[in-house]
Amino acid sequence: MTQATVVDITVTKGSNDMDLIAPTPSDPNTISESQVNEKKPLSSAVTVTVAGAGGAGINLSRPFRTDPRINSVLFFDTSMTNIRPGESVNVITNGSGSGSNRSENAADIQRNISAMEKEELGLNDVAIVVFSLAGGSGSVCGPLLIREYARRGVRPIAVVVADTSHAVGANNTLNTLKTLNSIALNNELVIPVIVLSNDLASRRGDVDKMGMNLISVLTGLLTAPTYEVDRNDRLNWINPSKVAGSSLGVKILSLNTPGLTVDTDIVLGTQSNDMVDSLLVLTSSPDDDLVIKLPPARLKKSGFYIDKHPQIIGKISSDISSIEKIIDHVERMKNLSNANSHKAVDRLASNSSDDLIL
Ligand SMILES: Nc1nc2c(ncn2[C@@H]2O[C@H](COP(=O)(O)OP(=O)(O)OP(=O)(O)O)[C@@H](O)[C@H]2O)c(=O)[nH]1
Ligand SMILES: [Mg+2]
Repeated sequence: MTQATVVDITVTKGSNDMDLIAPTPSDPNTISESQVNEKKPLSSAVTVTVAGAGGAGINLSRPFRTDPRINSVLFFDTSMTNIRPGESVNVITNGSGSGSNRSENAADIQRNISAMEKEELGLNDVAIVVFSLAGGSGSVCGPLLIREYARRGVRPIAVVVADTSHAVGANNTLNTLKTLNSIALNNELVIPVIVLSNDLASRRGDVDKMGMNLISVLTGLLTAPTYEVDRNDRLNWINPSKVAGSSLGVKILSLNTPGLTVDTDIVLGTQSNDMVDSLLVLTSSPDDDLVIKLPPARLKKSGFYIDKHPQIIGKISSDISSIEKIIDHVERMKNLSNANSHKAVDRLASNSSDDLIL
């Protein structure tokens, strides 16, 4: 089962063995016994939906169906072929898929997603929307889900898989990134994105494993019970335009945690040393050594865990030069494809002196 590949940083919801009474240097409030007895959810956490759209999105989201930190895991597609027995999926359109053609079902997808009931979308504080940029279904459903979540007050995060190894995938990858960015600008949003790429991975499973690990670490950063970091700190981390005046649009989300080596061939754009828009740092105590040297940031918030948990540093960065590399690559692919397209066929067609015209 794929879940075994996910970094184990799970914290059981409502766990009653936490050291809630432990005094801390900056915790002025004593948590009352009744709160402990009621096992109230700790207010520092945000509630999370994981929405997998299209084949890749559903595959990467699948292990989180049993993750107790996540409130809702939902699948969206235009066909049933990515669904395993016992799973349910919101099939949009007639069930035939989009065949890597983004315009195939776009109008129906748009209409259907706007009309979805709140239960179909799982409205929580944050939606992690997972999809491939290169196909025809997730690449349309994913951005439209993000827009719909944002319209309904849910902060979106995208986890996407690029594939520019073939011309159709390359074109879709670029166009989906354009769609995402225009959705961000038209709806006054910051859209934090984790960009994975199939291009240099020898096995698709390596990309999946990395993606699942990052979603798991991100979930820890959003949900682990903490001192000094509360729900709005977490929400402002992924929406730094609100307090730090950061620009709108697509931003790169990157994560550092001990025990997870991020393969920079698979996860794009994580090496930037520029000033980042926002940093969220969770450690086991205020005096912990950090796993990385922190870059300068417009907004930074640090806190520490109530329960034992690995250190996590989350960055939101406006440096999207990795996406520029995708644009360059797609343009090169286009030129190559135009130069070679149907060369032989064109020559045959222009030679009209065949003796039998059918
Ligand atoms: N890493 C990874 N890549 C995948 C997976 N499934 C598909 N892909 C890649 O994603 C691209 C196609 O995207 P899919 O997610 O299958 O497409 P879709 O969104 O279902 O759209 P259509 O099938 O075209 O209707 C191709 O480049 C595949 O190689 C997966 O499980 N993991
Ligand atoms: Mg598909």
